[in-house]
Amino acid sequence: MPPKVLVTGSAGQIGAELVPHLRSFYGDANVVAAVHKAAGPPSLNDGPVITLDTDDPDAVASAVRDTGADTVYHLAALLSATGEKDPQLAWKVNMDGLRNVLEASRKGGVSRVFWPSSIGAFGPDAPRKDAPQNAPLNPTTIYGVTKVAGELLCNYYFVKYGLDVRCLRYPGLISNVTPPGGGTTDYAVEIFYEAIRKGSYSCFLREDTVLPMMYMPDALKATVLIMEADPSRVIRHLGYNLAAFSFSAGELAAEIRKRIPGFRVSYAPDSRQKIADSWPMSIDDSEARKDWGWSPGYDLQGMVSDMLTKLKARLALR
Ligand code: AKB
Repeated sequence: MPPKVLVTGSAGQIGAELVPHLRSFYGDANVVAAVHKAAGPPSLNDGPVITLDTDDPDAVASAVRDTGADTVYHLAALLSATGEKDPQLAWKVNMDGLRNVLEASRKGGVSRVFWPSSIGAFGPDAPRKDAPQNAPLNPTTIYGVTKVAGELLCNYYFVKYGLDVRCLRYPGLISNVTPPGGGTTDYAVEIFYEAIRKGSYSCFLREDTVLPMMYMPDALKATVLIMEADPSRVIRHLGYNLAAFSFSAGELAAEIRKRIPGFRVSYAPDSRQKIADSWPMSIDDSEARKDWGWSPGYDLQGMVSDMLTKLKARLALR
């Protein structure tokens, strides 16, 4: 029997691709996409869609009950740059939403919950290279604070109630389907759109800024892998470090320029630079590899080729 799945934040960068991905093997009817303000891509309508404000505990409880979900992917969240603009809202959306989902899940008989943590959980006290699983976190953004507190809350629900919550610390995610909104790593997606449309891009981070990144197909693969792993293989219910590759903004620009000759990039760092400088440049994900068999499929070159091919086709259709 396939699981009955509820995905919050389905119109967001991850949800817009995770929902069709899960439906491709669990069946359209078994994956309910919950959206809030944004409608999301038309493909969400291939299966059930509901409107849900995860800030509302009663609405979350009803959604879990009415959909009969036994598995919840709780993706609704604010990202790092948006969070710095309104820290109170970031706390409300990221923390109250998570608490409501965890409470509704334990009371509503949900057996498994997925929650995305991030490299934003790290702060300046973590090693900048190959930040290990158990590095000191101590983030200096409200986004990071919600990621650390959220990981602790997920682990608490596992320890206290036996709710099987699984978390990944995603790197910056690069996708050709839905643009991200409000993150520090968003430049690594915007740059592709501008390279194709205009042949030039003004980057909001410095040229030498190196951050951990991942192509969306790998993020989907990791998400399903950890969610389907036998419980004996999921040793930690705090966030697992997850990595694919790291590059600087300049290295990404150079890789795109190999395929779009003459592509010009200027650099005008803004407030997001400070956030990027507080995060590690690379991540050690050996525990995820050892515990549940994670390995990425894309490197920088493979990601850039695939992004340009898919995005050119998508933009030509418009
Ligand atoms: C952001 O930049 O805020 C996110 C993240 C790394 O969690 N993409």
